[in-house]
Amino acid sequence: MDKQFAIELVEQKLPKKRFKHSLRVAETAVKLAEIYEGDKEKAELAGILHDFCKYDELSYLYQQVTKYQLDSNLLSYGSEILHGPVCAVIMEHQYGVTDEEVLQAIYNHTTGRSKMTKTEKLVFIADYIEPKREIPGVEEIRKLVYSGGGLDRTIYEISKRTVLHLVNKDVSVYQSTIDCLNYYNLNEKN
Ligand code: DGI
Ligand code: FE
Ligand code: FE
Repeated sequence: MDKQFAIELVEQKLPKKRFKHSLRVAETAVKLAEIYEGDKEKAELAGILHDFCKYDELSYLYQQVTKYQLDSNLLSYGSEILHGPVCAVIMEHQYGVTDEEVLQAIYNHTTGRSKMTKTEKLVFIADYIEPKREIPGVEEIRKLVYSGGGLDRTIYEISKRTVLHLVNKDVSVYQSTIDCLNYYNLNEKN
């Protein structure tokens, strides 16, 4: 899928604010790809498309989990976790996106996972730090990643903040989110 088609697809479907967020994530992912020698085109395409299913009805999202035989544990979560995996399968099966790295980056953009590809890392981080994000402490994350602190360390810091936030709100944490936290906990490595 080319960039212009992706932009039009997302612009037609999403509210303006979310469309603009998607473009900022794409731009941020490209900027990170320049610093960390990633694939700019893949990061950009995944960034544009990543939230395409963000506002789809929960019943539709659940239907896609069943139809495409995605992890059945997803059925215990809401659209905040489901929109990534469902977007990936829709892009693959309905819009002919074939690039595995782009699809994985879309799939895992919310939770992360262990052993992410570089494109996945770029999109995961870009979604968290795009310029209009106002998450408490986000400025620290921006400083870390833009000053060469490393993708893996940045992912750990993001995961840690996300998990602490979820636990504090008594919200259940999806397995991939935990896997990401543990895998990128560099203190565990020797
Ligand atoms: O779609 P965006 O708003 O751009 O961002 P996102 O796809 O990263 O979604 C963020 C939301 O997902 C945020 O409200 C936290 C939530 N989230 C992330 N990991 C988990 C989670 N929610 C649950 N229940 N469990 C998780 O593991
Ligand atoms: Fe999202
Ligand atoms: Fe997003």
